[in-house]
Formats: sequence, C-alpha cells, structure tokens
Amino acid sequence: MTAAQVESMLDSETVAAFRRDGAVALRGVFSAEWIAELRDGVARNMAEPGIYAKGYTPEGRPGHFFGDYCNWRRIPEYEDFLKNSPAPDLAAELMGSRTVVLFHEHVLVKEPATEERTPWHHDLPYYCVEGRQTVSLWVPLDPVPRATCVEFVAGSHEWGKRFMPTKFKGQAYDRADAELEPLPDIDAQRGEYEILGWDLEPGDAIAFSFLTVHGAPGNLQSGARRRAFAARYCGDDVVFVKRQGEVSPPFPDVRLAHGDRLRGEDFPMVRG
Ligand SMILES: O=C(O)CCC(=O)C(=O)O
Repeated sequence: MTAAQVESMLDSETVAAFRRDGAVALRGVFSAEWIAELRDGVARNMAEPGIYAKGYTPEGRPGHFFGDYCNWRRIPEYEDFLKNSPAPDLAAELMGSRTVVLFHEHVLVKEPATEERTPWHHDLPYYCVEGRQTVSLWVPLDPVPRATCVEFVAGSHEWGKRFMPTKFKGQAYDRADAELEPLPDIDAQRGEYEILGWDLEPGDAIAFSFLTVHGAPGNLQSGARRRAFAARYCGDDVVFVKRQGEVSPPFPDVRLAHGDRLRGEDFPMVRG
C-alpha cells in the first residue's frame, strides 16, 4: 500500500487526535481476512504458548486472563500481519515517521467472566527503547463493548513523566529504575482525567503511544471472549536503551549498545 492510500485511510482529525490525546480509535482498518488470520494465530499461540506466556487469573477464579509476547517468528500468521497488513503503513502515518521498525507483538486474551483488571500503566518504562515516535495498535478480535474496552488517560503521553512499571498481577517490579515515580491513583480520581474508551468491532483498532497511561477492566459484561492483538512499532527517533531495572520484554539476545538505532533479527524494519 502506498503512502497516499494510507492518507486516505486515516483522515487528518484521526492523526491529530492520536498526537493530541495519545490514543485514538481507528475504524474499519483491517479486513475480515486479516482478523481471521490473527484469530488463527492466537489459537495456535494459546495451544502452544511461548516461553513468556502467563496466566494472570488465580487458580479457582472464573474466566482466564492469558498474555504472551514476542512469538511472531514462530507464528506465521503474526509475522504476516505485522509485516504485510495495513498495520505498518498506519503506524508510519500516525508516528509521522519514514521508517517503521517492528518492536514486538503482545497478545492479551480475557475469557468471559475474567475478573482481573489490567492495571493502569504506561508502556515505555517497561521497554528497552526511548523515543517519541512510537505506536501500539491494539486490535480486537471480538466485538468489545465500551465497558470492557481498554481505557486511556487523554494527554498523559505529554505529561513528561515516567511511571514505575507494575506487573499485571499488581506487584511492583523487583528492580525498577530509581527515577521512576509511582503512578497516580487514576480510579480514585477518575473525574480529574479525560478517560477515553470505545465500542469496537473486529476490523477496528486503537492506536496509542508507548507513553499513554492505560488500563482495562475485566471481561464481566459481554459474555464473549475478549481477544486482543497488540502490534508495537517504533519510528525514526527511537533508540535502544539499557535500563537500570528489569525490562519487559527482556530481549535476551539483543546485542545493541545504549543509544543505537533498533536493528537486527529482533527488530526488523518493516517500512522505509
Ligand atoms: O488488553 C489489555 O488488557 C491491556 C493492553 C495493554 O496494556 C497494552 O496493549 O499495552
């Protein structure tokens, strides 16, 4: 797909909203075929979980919250989507970047009746990268009503803050960078923030910056699965960083130096 075609997929208000709010809903950007391919990939992933797969639902609780990441090299459906779907072109347009590097994919499935929330957090302090040109495309593979949608604090990507990562089970990171600060209690003061969330259909996506604060409710309302595939991309200004603390994903085989452009087998350039 050419840059001109991408322009016509994303109107200027959508791009402006992404840059202003740090999160925006994209409507009807993926065909039914791409969604079917991702569903096949998620089925394969759940049948053959990767080394980082996690179940966040305690034994005996209803539902199941499954998470896994960094599997695109062994799951062909993921690789095809991440490289050949409209996702890289959407990422280029939203980030305003000539190049698009694949960072990783992250799958988050909440089965019906799952109570566990995804805690409020922003992604950049978990990651071994720094830069402003970043985007995650959160692609729902089931209809997602507003009540179970991931929520975003509008404008939080511009707060100039780096918050302490929290594990999805709620506990703090064992080794966190010293300069990170605790996240404010968003739920205790929801009225103070503009909280964004949407009713979504398969084919839609949410685009958000690695710095936008977000969290998600359990899956108690819809009676349907809530399968989501997040495609994470970096643009021209993003570099590899060595953090003092733990990073997630860990990328144990990456040999880049602090400040290097992302490259190599783990971080293929998918546009540019
Ligand atoms: O799907 C969820 O529950 C959370 C998604 C998320 O935190 C992310 O994609 O960064």
